[in-house]
Order: sequence, then structure tokens, then C-alpha cells
Amino acid sequence: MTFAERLSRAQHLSGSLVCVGLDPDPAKLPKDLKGAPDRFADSLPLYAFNRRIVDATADIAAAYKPQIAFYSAVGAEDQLVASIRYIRERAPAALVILDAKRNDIGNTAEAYAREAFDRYGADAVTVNPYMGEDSVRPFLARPEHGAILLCRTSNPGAKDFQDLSSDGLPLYRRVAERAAQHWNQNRNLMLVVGATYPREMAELRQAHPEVSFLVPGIGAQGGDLDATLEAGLDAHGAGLLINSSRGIIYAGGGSAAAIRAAAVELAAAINRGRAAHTPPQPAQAAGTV
Ligand code: NUP
Repeated sequence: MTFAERLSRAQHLSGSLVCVGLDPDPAKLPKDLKGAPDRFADSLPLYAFNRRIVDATADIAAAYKPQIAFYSAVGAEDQLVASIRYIRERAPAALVILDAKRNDIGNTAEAYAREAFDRYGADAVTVNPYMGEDSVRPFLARPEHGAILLCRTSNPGAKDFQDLSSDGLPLYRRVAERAAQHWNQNRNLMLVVGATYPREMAELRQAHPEVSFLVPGIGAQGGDLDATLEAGLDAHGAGLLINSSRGIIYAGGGSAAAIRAAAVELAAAINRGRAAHTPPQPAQAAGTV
């Protein structure tokens, strides 16, 4: 199955556009996963927490996005591998996005692609486009795997370079243009567009109606969901994967019930917004005449 088919299947089967961020901070683990040295959970606490999150959200999540820093910073890559295997068992249709923002010269980028797709078995990886085409190509070479390019990121410093004018358009628009027009032959490319910048997202959606966006910034970073949906939905009421990490995994102190409630609430709010912001599809419109 191609990446584009996997993406739309994941959204269809989950009935949602939610991407659950698996960013387990050892300092913020739920109380019951800390401090009982004889328990299995304690020897692999990040994995134990992720299993709880996946169990609580398996039927709602279109995607999971582990950020690699939370694992590599504490030498816990094995727990990342185990967590991704667990997602495959419990939520086989969900996409796994490795958030690693990788890139380098071509042969090193090839090694990074093998890291993401072969070592970790991810479906997609986030990629920094700064080094240009030859550095991005290795991540796009497999039609069944995707690359998600940083375009207009969610952080305050996004403007420092991404907004600089490049031949009359901001640099992030040039990234999107190059990506959409020249690098997306396999239809396996997405763009990172932060929920904290709906104006920029609207511009990008207008310029690139067919490209899907990974949208971080909802929840802990304060992005406005309704503004995001209005700006970013495509003509079919899709085209987005909306990530929340801390807003879901630390809800209610990280209890399974609170994690589930937070994910259900986000999925429902997104679906209400989709209904409100999506123009009637041709078949529906014909039916109403
Ligand atoms: O522009 C970006 N902003 C961002 O927050 C690109 C990202 N990949 N992220 C990641 O999304 C960030 O590293 C974290 O893993 C997640 C947002 O987490 P939260 O603010 O929902 O907790």
C-alpha cells in the first residue's frame, strides 16, 4: 500500500484526524508508573506509559508520533522500538510518524531513512528541508513511506528564517512550492504546519490544495483548533493530521481514563469542526437538490 493510501485508510478507519504524540518525559510520568522497583513497568517505564496511552486511544488515533529525543536522551531507544511494535499490534491501521527532523548529505540521509523505516519501522519521518533536494530524496524514495518536511513550524522562532523573503515569497512558501511541485512524485510528502499560525496555514492550503499537513501546536502550545480547521482542511474535509502530545498524555495526571477522555474530546471537536467547515461534496450536494 502506498503512503497516501495508508494515510487515508488510517483516517477513514479511525474516523479521526488525531495524531497522538508519544513524548514521555521521565520526570513527568504518572505516579503509579514510578517508584515500585519490583514491577515490570519500572524497568521499562516509557514503554509502560506508552502502552497505557495506546490502549486508551487505539480506536481513535489516526496516527502516533513519538518524538525521538524523549527516548534517545535517556538511552531508551529499545523502549521506542517496543512501543512501535505495540502500536502495530493494538492499532494496526494507525500511522507511526517518527519525529526526528532528520537530514544530511545524501548518503548520510540514506542512513537516516534506514534508521526511521527499517530500525524503527516507522511509516513516516519528519525531515528538515534546509539542505535541499539531494538531502530530502532518500526519505521519499519508498512510495510506501512518507517524509514530512518542516515548512512553517509552531514555535515563536519560526519567523526568524521561515518568513524571510525569497524572490518575493516567504521561505516557507518556497519550501512548500518545491516540495509540492518537484518532490512529490510518489505522493508521499507532507508538510509540518503549526496550529499556532493559522494565517500562514490558510495561505499554504490555498496554494497547495492537495498536500497534507502534520499540525503540531494544539493543546499545550495554545493553537486554536477552530482556526486551524478553517485554515487547513482541504476540500474533502481532510488533509490534516492534528497532533497533541502533552495535552493528551498528561491529561488528569496520566490516568488511562483521562488520556482517553482527552483524545475522544479532541477527535470529537475536530469532527464537529470538519462538519462546519467542509463544503458539501458533489454527491451530497446533488442529493439535496
Ligand atoms: O513545528 C513543530 N512543532 C512541534 O511542536 C514541529 C514539531 N515536530 N513539533 C513537535 O510536536 C514537538 O517536538 C512535540 O513532539 C510535538 C508537540 O507537542 P505538544 O506541544 O502537543 O506537547
